Amino acid sequence: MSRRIETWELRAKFAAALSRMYAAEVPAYTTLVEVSAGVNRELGGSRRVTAERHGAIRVGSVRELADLADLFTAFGMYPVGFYDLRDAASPVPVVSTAFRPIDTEQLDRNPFRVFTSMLATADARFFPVDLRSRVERFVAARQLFDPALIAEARRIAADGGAEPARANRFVGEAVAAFALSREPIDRGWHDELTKVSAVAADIAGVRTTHINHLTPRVLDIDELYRRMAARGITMIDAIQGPPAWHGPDVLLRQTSFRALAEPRRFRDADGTVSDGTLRVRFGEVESRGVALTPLGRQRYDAAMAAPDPSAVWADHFPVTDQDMAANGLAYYHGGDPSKPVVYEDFLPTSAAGIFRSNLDTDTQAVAEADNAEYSLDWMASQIGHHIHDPYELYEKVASS
Ligand code: OOG
Ligand code: NI
Repeated sequence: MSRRIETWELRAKFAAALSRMYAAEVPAYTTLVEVSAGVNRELGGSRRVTAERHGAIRVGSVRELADLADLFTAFGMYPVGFYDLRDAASPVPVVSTAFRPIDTEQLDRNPFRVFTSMLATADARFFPVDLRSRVERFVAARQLFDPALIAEARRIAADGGAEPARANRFVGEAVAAFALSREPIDRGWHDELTKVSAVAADIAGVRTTHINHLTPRVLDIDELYRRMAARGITMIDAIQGPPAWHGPDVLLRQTSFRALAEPRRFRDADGTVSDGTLRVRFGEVESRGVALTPLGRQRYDAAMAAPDPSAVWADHFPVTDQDMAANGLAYYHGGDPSKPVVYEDFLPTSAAGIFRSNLDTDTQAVAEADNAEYSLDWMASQIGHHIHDPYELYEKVASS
């Protein structure tokens, strides 16, 4: 009997195959991975860190999100947290969750995570009634995932793995669902949505989805930023998230660069198909610090609200892990300050910033009341999956 490919190995294969595909599609990604790996090598990074990636995927409806949730279950990735990017300082018309492994052993084997956003079509600040119904009809009429693929994902999830031939077929088909499509894009429809939001056009202006970016983890993001700039790759202005400082790194720091315009085909109203370009994908890199407790997170939010967070950082955070632990600000394995629990999630402000910094056009949300009831519970009930509370998971990881 042949060996069984277990859930974690399916996840590792899925992440690696997505990475190969994205490298072929977005060449600058390869540079980013090389430079990150170089920095990590010099700093003695572990196997986990250098293999580590997060992806970003965007879908148009709860039905599509439910399919993704079922698909990811086969890889041992479960929804964690709820992010509402509509109320960021620079709003984006999506609500999001992150699919990821949830226990220490699975995270150690392969921590692949995917930030997954759903277009908030019910929010009248972005979508007037008529547009909303046309977007919803368009999305309802497309099929992002073959029902046979989702059915296979459910079976593999229930079995906890698959034999090699079946596993390879499944991973191959799952990855193909996220390839950039060559199908011509309806120019009129895409343009109309771009006027509302470039994110809306990326999600609902086409009949397929794609991996938006894949992000390697680097141990020193300031050094990475300098090396990318030295190679002539223009990064966004700043590193998002907490400032660099001499105390413990907390949560998540991220930066990105704009990908080049990618060739896409367009169909005009008269049926003519012509070549054009779209600029929606980009390169992103991140460094991860210790996970904060709710109390630590309050301090973080207070520090970040200052005009210059780096100037006030030391007023909010102690310089040692010992004091972070003693003050109950961050999670440590078994309470041991030499063993920080890595932050595995995302930051809504950075996420909104990452979305926006890479767009050609900005969304101006009209100031109408938010009458859409998006929430963690709403999303969980719509997709039929429990959405985990990140703090509960960190408590468990710290005490196990
Ligand atoms: C997701 C943006 C958020 C991150 O790392 O914070 C994100 C997207 O662009 O679809 O990936
Ligand atoms: Ni990202």
